[in-house]
Amino acid sequence: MRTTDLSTAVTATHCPYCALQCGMNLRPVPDGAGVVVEERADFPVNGGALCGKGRTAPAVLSSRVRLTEPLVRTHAGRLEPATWEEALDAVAGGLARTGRAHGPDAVGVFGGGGLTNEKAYALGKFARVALRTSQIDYNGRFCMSSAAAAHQRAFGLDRGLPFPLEDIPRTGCVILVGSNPAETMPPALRYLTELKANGGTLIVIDPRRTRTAEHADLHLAPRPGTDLALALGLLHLVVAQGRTDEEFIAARTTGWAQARAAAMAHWPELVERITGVPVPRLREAAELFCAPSSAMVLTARGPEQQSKGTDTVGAWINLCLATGRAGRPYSGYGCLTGQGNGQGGREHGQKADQLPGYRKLTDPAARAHVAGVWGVDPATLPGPGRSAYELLDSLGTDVRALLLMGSNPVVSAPRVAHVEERIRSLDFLAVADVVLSETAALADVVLPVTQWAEETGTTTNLEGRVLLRRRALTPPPGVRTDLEVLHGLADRLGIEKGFPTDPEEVFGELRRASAGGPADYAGITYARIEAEQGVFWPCPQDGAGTPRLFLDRFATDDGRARFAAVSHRDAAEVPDADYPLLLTTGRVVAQYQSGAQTRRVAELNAAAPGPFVELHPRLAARIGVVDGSPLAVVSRRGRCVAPARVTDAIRADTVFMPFHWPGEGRANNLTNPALDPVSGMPEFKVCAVRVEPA
Ligand SMILES: Nc1nc2c(c(=O)[nH]1)N[C@H]1C(S)=C(S)[C@@H](COP(=O)(O)OP(=O)(O)OC[C@H]3O[C@@H](n4cnc5c(=O)[nH]c(N)nc54)[C@H](O)[C@@H]3O)O[C@H]1N2
Ligand SMILES: Nc1nc2c(c(=O)[nH]1)N[C@H]1C(S)=C(S)[C@@H](COP(=O)(O)OP(=O)(O)OC[C@H]3O[C@@H](n4cnc5c(=O)[nH]c(N)nc54)[C@H](O)[C@@H]3O)O[C@H]1N2
Ligand code: SF4
Ligand SMILES: [Mo]
Repeated sequence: MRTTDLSTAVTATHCPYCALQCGMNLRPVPDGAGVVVEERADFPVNGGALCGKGRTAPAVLSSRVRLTEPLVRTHAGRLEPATWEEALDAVAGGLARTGRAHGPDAVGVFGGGGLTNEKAYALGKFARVALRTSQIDYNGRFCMSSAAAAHQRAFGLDRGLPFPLEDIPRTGCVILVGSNPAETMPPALRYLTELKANGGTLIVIDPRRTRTAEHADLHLAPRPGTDLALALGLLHLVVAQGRTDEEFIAARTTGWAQARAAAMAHWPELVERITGVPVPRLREAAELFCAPSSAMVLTARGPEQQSKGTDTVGAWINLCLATGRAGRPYSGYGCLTGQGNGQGGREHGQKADQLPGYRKLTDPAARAHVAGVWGVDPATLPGPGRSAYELLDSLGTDVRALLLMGSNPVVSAPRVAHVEERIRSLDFLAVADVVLSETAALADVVLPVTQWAEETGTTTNLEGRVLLRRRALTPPPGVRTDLEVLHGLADRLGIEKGFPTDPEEVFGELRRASAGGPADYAGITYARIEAEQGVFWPCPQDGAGTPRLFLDRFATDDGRARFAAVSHRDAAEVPDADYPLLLTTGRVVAQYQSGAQTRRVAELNAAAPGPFVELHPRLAARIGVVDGSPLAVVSRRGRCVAPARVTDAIRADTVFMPFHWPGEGRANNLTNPALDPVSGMPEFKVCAVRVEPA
C-alpha cells in the first residue's frame, strides 16, 4: 500500500466515463471539499484535452447527488436507510434463499463495462465460486460484442484496436463506420484531423451527417441496417477493378474464394437499391480506400448494434484483408470500444462464456488453469450462461434473484418496458451503485459504493492499454468499495478466503489467472503501468507489452486471418404500411449512457436537458410538425414522446433518438431485442416506427 497525503497531493488518474480513458489530474480543494480536474498533458492519448463530461466528473462525487448509506426495502415497500451489516445480511440471505429453493442457476449476476478489471474479475469469480451460477453477463453485450465476435472469428483474438491511436494519422485513408467521435470521444477527433493534415482521407458512413461527418472528405448516408451490403458492394468494386492484394491473400489468409463469391453477388446497382447510396459514391469510396498504400476501417456501434452485427463487421474485415490492409503497419481493422473499461471488462470473466485472460469457459485446459488459481475443483465451475438480453428476459421465471453491479438496464436495455416488468417480477434484487439509478430504485437492497476517484484500480482503454486509476480522495464514511461488497457477501455465503479487498492483491491474482491466456496480463504491474503510461496486452511475465498486433502472424492456429463468407440480409424489422420509417438511436456529447451519472451534473443537463427526435424537414412537413413540437414515435413494442428536432442532416426515411433518459422519452421503449445469433447483440440501431404529432 502506498501512503500519500490525499488532502494536498495532486493525483494523476483517468476519467470515469468512456473508453478513451483520458488522463487527468485531480487537485484537492482546501478544507476537504473534494477535488477539481486539471489538465494532465503527459498522458499521450488525450494530451491534456477533455470533454465536458470529464471536466465535470467530480460533481458526481458530491454527497448531494450520490448514495451515502445502504438502503433496504421495508415491509411497507419503501427503501429505508440500514446499516451495512443489515444490508449485506439481506443480500446474502436473498441470494442464498433463492439458490436453495430453485438451484444455483436461479441466481443471476449482471455486471458492467465501467467496472475496473479488478472488479470485473472478482464479480466473475464471485458468480462461479461463491454462487456457483452460470447466469452471469453484463452490459458490454450491448456494446461491442459483435465486433468482438468478428475479431475472434477473423483474427483469433479480440482487442478493439490492434494498434495505438497514434497510428491513425499515419495511414492513407480511414473509413469510419457508424461512429461519431465528435460527440462520443471528442479528444480523439484530433487523430482524424491530423490524418487529414497529413494528406490522408476520411470517409464517414452514417445515416446522419454528424459533427464527425462534417470533417469527412466523403460522407455516405446509408439506410440504417444496410452496412453489410455496403461493405460487400465496396469489396465487389475492389475485385472488379483488380485492386485486391493477391500476394497478401495467398500468404496470410484463408477462405477468400467463398468470401469473394459472396461479394460478387453484391453488384453496385443492387447495393445502391439496398443502401440508398448512389453507385458513383460507392466508386468514389472504393477509389479513396485503394489509392494510398495503407488504410484502416474503424467501426463503432452503428454497424455493430444490429441483428447481423457480427457478419457486418466480418464484411468490413474482408475488405481490409482482400486489399492487404491488415497485419501491416498503419493498416487494419479496429473497433472503437465504448465504456471506460469496455475492453478489460470483457476479458476477465463477467461475460457469460468466459474465464479470466479471455479464456473460454468451455475449454477444459482453461477451466483447469483458472480453477487452479482459484483453489477449486474444475468440475465445480459452471458452464456458459445466457447473453445479457436473454438473462434479463428470464428474470422472474428462470432467474429469480439478481445481483446487479455497474449497469442501469431500466433505461438502457432494448424493449425496455418488458425488461422493467421482468425486473419488477424478481423475488429479490440487489443493486450496487454510486447513485440511486432507475434500476436501483426498484431494488430490495441498494449498496452505495465508492467511485473512480475514491478507489484504486485498472482499466483497459480502447487501444488495449492497461491504465491505473489511483485513489485521490477519501470516500464518505457510509460507502464501501465493490470489492468490499463482494468480500462481505462471499464471507456470508461461507467463502472465507479468495475475495480480498485490496485492489493490487486482486490484480496480482488476475495476472496469474490470465497468464498464458489470449489477454495475458501476467507481466503488468501497477508500478509498470505508471512508469510506461500504460501497458498494452498481451504482456507475458517478464515480457514487453504489445502495442501493435498481427504484424507477423494472426492469432489463429495457422497464423492466417480468416475471411467470412457473408451475404446481406434485412434487419429483423423492415418498414411496412403501419410502421413506415426507420428508428435509429445513439448518443449526444453531454450525456453518458443511461444518464445515471451525467443527469446529476447541472452543467451537462443545461447542455442536453432531455430527449428529442431528429427528423428531416420533408418528413416534418408531411406530418405537420415544426421544430420543438411534441412528437410521438411508435413501434411494435411501445411509444415515446419527445420534442421534434428538424434537421436536414438525417435521411428522410429515418428518425434518430438519443437513449439517455427515462420517462416518456425513453428511446428503448421502441427498440427491437432481435439478437445477433453469434454475439447476442440486440438491434439497437434499427427498428420500424411511425411518427405522429403528440
Ligand atoms: N457523450 C457520450 N460519449 C460516449 C457514450 C455516451 O453515452 N455519451 N458512451 C460510450 C459508449 S459505451 C459507447 S459504446 C460509445 C459509442 O460511440 P458511437 O458508436 O460513436 O455512438 P452512437 O451514437 O451510439 O453511434 C454512432 C453513430 O452510428 C450512427 N448509426 C445509426 N445507425 C446506423 C447504421 O445502421 N449504420 C451506420 N453506419 N451508422 C449508424 C448514428 O447516427 C451515430 O452517429 O460512446 C462512448 N462515449
Ligand atoms: N437504444 C439504445 N440503447 C443502448 C445503446 C444504444 O446505442 N441505443 N447502447 C448500449 C451500450 S453501447 C451500452 S454500453 C449500454 C450502457 O448502459 P448502462 O449499462 O445502463 O450504462 P450506464 O448508464 O453507464 O450504467 C452504469 C451504472 O453503474 C453505475 N456505476 C458507475 N461506476 C460504478 C462502479 O464502479 N460500481 C458500481 N457498482 N456501479 C457503478 C452508474 O452510476 C450507473 O448507474 O447501453 C446500451 N443501450
Ligand atoms: S472523451 Fe471520454 S474519457 Fe475523455 S473526458 Fe470525455 S468522457 Fe472522459
Ligand atoms: Mo457501449
